[in-house]
Amino acid sequence: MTEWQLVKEFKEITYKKSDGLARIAFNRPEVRNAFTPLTIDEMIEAFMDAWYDNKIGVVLFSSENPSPKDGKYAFCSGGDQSVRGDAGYLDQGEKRARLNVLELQRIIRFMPKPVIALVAGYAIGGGHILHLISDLTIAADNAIFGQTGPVVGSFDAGIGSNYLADVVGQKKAREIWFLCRQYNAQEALDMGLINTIVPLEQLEKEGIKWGQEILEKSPFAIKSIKSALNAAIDGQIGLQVMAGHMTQLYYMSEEGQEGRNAYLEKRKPDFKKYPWRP
Ligand code: 2NE
Repeated sequence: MTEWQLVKEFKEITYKKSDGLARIAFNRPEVRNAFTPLTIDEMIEAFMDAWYDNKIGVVLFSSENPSPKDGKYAFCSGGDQSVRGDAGYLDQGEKRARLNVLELQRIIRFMPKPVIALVAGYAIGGGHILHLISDLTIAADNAIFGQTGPVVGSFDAGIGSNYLADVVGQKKAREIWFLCRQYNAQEALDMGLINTIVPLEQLEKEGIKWGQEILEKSPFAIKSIKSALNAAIDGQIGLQVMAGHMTQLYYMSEEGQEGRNAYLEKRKPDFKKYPWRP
């Protein structure tokens, strides 16, 4: 049994932790978990906390369900169209037009810990892209996937199209965007968009199981593999993330520390004792 501990009360998401796992979930089920700028600001705060918590190794990216109005489920139905202004999604205070979901996409992409999306019901529009950018997706048998941008006057020409093509292939990515159809869980599995399907009532249990399996592995190996898989398609920023891991490893070595110590002790560093390994 996982005993989730509440990390902090938020307005539009929930955030809990337990034994190495973080659980971050949309909490607007009455609108199919559509996101506002506040939802995403809260998500960013929670994801950054999980990123920097040494005890957390895996994030379960989920949603609170079902809708109190009609009992239906959704992971996320994308940007909340009721707060969409003329140049972006309007925040509650200053009514600035924003698209901060792109910042959240980058955090999920670059954070050195696996993110597992748990999709119950709809993953649509910007919500579909958030499961896509997650490292793994476990879908409930009621999951439905799709893009709606060209219907509601929007599109994601970044991760939402280019990475989608990496995942499902160019032809399928074009079909998804040009036709804006909805796909069930089996169709999503068949096109390689998700990792597995489980009965709805087992979704969280399965996510915890996958998370715990990952937590048994070497943290440095997992973060290196995540950044390596990203680097091939992320260009110089992908290399930068990987290079950061290399620098961290070097800082942890006696050889790296000799340079720092020599500087602080105002002496010439003695690197002669370290081999030029092949
Ligand atoms: C998700 C979907 C297919 C579900 O359909 P259904 O029939 O099960 O539910 P229904 O009745 O449409 O929705 C239930 C309630 O949720 C609200 C609805 O307006 C409705 O409210 P009430 O009538 O009960 O008051 N709701 C659902 N999604 C909403 C949304 N995104 N914004 C505001 N209210 C929403 C169906 O609901 C649907 O197609 N929703 C719209 C999906 C959509 O177009 N999302 C935006 C895509 S653009 C985007 O997310 C994006 C991007 O493309 C690029 C960058 C950033 C974001």
